[in-house]
Amino acid sequence: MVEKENKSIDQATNEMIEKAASDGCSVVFDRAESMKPCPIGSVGSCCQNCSMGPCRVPLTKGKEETPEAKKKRRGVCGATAETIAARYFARMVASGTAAHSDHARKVTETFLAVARGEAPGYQIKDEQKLLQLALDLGVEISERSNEEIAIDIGEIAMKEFGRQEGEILFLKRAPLKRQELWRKQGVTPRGIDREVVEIMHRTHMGVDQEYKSLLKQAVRTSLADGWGGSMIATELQDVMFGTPAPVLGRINLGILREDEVNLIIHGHEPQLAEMLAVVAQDPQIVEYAISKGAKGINLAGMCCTANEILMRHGIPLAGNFLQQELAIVTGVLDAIVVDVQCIMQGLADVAQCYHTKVITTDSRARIEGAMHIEFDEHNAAEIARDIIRTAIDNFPNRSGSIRVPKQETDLIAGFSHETINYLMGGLFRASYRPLNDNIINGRIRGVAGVVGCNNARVTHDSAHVAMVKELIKNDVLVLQTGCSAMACAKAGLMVPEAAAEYAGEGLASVCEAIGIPPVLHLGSCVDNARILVAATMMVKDGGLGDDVSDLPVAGAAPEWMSEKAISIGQYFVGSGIFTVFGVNWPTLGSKGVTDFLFKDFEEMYGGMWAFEADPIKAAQLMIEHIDKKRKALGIDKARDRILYDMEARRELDAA
Ligand code: SF4
Ligand code: MSK
Repeated sequence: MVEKENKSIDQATNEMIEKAASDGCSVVFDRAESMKPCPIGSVGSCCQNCSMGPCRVPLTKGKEETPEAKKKRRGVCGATAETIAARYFARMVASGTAAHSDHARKVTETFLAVARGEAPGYQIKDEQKLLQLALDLGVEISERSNEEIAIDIGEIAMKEFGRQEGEILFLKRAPLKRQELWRKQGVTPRGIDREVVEIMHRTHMGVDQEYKSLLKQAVRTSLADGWGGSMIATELQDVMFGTPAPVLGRINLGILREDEVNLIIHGHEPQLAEMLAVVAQDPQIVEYAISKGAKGINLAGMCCTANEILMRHGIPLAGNFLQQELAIVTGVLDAIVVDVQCIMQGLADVAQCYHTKVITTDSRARIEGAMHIEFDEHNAAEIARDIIRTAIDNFPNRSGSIRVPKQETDLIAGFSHETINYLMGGLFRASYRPLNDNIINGRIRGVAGVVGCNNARVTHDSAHVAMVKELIKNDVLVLQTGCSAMACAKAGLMVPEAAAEYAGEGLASVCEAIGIPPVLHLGSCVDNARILVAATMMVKDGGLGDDVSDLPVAGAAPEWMSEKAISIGQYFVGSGIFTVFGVNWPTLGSKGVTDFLFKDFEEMYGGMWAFEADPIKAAQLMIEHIDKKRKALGIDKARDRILYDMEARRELDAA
């Protein structure tokens, strides 16, 4: 076993890493020690797109590249380092978009089944959002039932995946200037699946071999994610399961209970989790748990499925990405139920050391060695019951060492953009105007979206927390999703009291007046679409320019690891938002590609990428960008209120 010091800034995580070692069980932190990243692949200099390769075209370290040396850096087919890096990057975007969008497709199928009365146990919970969606999509409302309206909405949404021409419908929500820019640059996505397929085609051996052209398609595809798949998922989930509103929750491994049946749901799609949340409260099933010697059933979440059910039900979060195996290490986890995405195959091995049952539930995501109970929305309650009974039946099988860390932290979640709107402006004057006003008067310097994963190459949670503390100290309001939100929640940044303790004076004064934390939890990975909507609302409420790229905002994923994060970052950038990533950068093997993404994109899209592994320096880059935008808007200096007398007014009129 390897040295376990400082793997995380979270005490509960470190404690469980130690316990795993003493139990003789290897976890992700151990595997990261023994498996070092490939220095050539990690910078996008290895191509495996045909069987003449893999071709590796590394930069010679520490040497300025001569034109002759550059000429030699080619794959067997002649592909340049630029083509190889751009293809690698574009494929990451395609995979991330595919993941979010296949999630959205499944949600749309469930939505249609609910509307058609074929999914008992589910219902349309948010009528207001349903009607708003109908208006946005041009669906007739008149005297029609919610179900009739929902069928039309579901069918329109489903067509977005297979659309072959035209423009994805939710793009209309963006500021007009942004829509025009996308058309001018030729990156307006036609249909979600089409853009993904086109990247796979273009990056096949011997097709698109011009890096700028490849990256253009990457932008187009990512927009099909942010303004397409992810937005569809978020909108339909809100209608079916309820639009999140502020809710008190708890987070960290300390939420597991020694005397209860512990069941964690992990992954991304909330359909099964929603039903588990209902069935776990059924008196009959609780009685069954008691009959096996437990005091009750403790349902908790992990990763983004956790965020979904936290936002809507206040169900506790066991932890983020790098804690998934550690929940098993406690020895009290009776079952971990997984759906799709970010589920480590290592779960099955770790479960061998303990009694935990790993249950896969989706035909698209099977794991060797795991039990499989397939989810079907047409029969969801029965399947949920089956899963919970499996966990209960496993409760008496606990054996070996048990230790549950004490750490659990309160957080407030549930900040959908509708909630922010309401909190800022009130029920009858819901608006982003107060946010804009406070940005204009300088109390809030700007807004940052800090999102994304954990990465075993970085001290767990450290970069998220350091970056977010630096931002709020400098009066930047932070919006979060995914595992990043969980890191900051564990650090105590998602309670209103955090404003006085960590935020700058201006931001703290606004948070205290409204009663919000300085760091707002907006949900799961697909809910990054909420950040796009929030940015658009800021533009539409006026005073901060006429496009997203005019806003004093920035984005970041300081511990990213998944291809979905690259897709998210790319649609932030394509929507006009400066975005900085940590850990490593997947095109550093090509100066041309990297410069294009980091510099030329600003000219083309008003937003660009940056890479900075140090989270404080990265936060400072974001603040510099925010200040640059404030200056361009003429709000860089606090404005004195000027009271004009009649003479001054006459001078103004004459001017
Ligand atoms: Fe090598 Fe070209 Fe094949 Fe890639 S496509 S593996 S660079 S020969
Ligand atoms: S779960 S994509 S590790 S944020 Fe959305 Fe966390 Fe990243 Fe998965």
